[in-house]
Amino acid sequence: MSSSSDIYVRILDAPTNCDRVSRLKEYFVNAFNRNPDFIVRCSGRVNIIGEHVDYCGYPVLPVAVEQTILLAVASSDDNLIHVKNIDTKYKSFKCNVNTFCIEAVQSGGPEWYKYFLCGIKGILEYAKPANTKGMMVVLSGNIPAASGLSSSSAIVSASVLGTAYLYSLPLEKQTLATISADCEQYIGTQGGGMDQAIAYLAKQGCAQFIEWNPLRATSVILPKNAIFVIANSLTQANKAATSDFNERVVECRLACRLLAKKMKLNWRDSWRFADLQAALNFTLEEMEILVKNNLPQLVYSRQELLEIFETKLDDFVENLLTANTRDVQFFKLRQRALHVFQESLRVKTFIEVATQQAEGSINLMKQLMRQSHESLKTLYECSHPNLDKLVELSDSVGVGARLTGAGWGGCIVALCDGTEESIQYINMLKQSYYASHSQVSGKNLDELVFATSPQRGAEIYIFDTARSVIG
Ligand code: NG1
Repeated sequence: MSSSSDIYVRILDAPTNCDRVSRLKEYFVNAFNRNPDFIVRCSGRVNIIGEHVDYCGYPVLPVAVEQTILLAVASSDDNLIHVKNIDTKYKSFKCNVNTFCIEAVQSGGPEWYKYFLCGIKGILEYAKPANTKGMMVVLSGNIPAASGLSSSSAIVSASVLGTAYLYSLPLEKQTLATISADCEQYIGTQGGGMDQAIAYLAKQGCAQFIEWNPLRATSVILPKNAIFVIANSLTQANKAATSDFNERVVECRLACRLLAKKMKLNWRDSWRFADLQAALNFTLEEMEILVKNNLPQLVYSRQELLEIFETKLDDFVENLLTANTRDVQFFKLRQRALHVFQESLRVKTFIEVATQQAEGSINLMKQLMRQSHESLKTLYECSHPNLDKLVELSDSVGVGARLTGAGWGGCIVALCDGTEESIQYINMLKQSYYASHSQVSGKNLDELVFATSPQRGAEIYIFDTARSVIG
């Protein structure tokens, strides 16, 4: 029996009128000489506000976007996972479901199918099925890669959902989101759970306020006139290919431990800011003051931290860093911590203002988005000159914008007041940013800058009511 916290399984009309699904089905039939058993759909996301705070335990406000990952899946009796991508620039891959492993990332970032394997591994480790099954899979995606719209988590989440359905497991959204967030870490990045949570918990027409421990999502209806535009900076940033992302995670954890030590708490157990805040029973404003008073330095060297924590290098490297941050020598704890607490305060204010829907709400929301970008640029240092340029152009016409996702490239999200303003804004960016950009040639401008509206979370499509086809 399914409940509202379960994934929807919808019956797809045959023949379907969705071009992408028809093409995917056709590709599948050509590749495997049979029909898929079912299709999984999982959206990318744009985070409206609350950046680099999820892995510190603080809430975020994402929405699912129109761009999706589609998987066509059929079970296979050869114990092999056969995975293909409709886009031929991504190579096909085959491995044994019982013996595959996800090796450490090589330079240039992980191959695309490794995200898919993370999802299978996540389900196998969670459900520990007595009999494993092979599967045939074709992926079709239109979420731009390495652009802050969460293409990688959409693949992982789609893979978790597809594998869970193949194994006839319960499809409870919160559980699937948690499995997806945990298993994406096999790639090596230590993200929070925002992308995987919205992948499942998104609802059409509203943003989701996502909180952690336990994971929960509350719908937030944004003002009717608030139109969100996504603009791609045309700079790709693959967070699994560099140590930038994990460096920020590590800096936050070290800052948290150092504050815990100063407050005479057990610093080894205290590595997430939200847990520390709860232990101290402080407000976010009090946490900000705590940082200002107790993390005075702009830079802490590794040696200084060894002395403060009264520990040895081996312990520091093994237990306080990650595999790809072992060599980092300098840490900016004050700036990262200030960003996290101030950004979390902005999320709180943004939601209050958005839900009041009073006159002037959108202007205040725009200001909070600008402040968020400034903080990501100066305190968190995860922006890029192209993102800054897009934000400056937005500012110049009264639109509030910020980088979205991890940063270092990717997209901005911009808030416009009404359809008219959004149309003018998109045209302005086409002329002032894209027309002169060297990497724009051959690209469809409407896929680089577009208005978006909140979409539904992940779903399964079957072709008839006979679910037993794959049972
Ligand atoms: P993207 O934009 O997908 O790289 C990453 C993390 C999020 C969150 C944001 C920053 C993963 C899978 N995603 O998102 O959890 O921390 O950065 O807010 O690690």
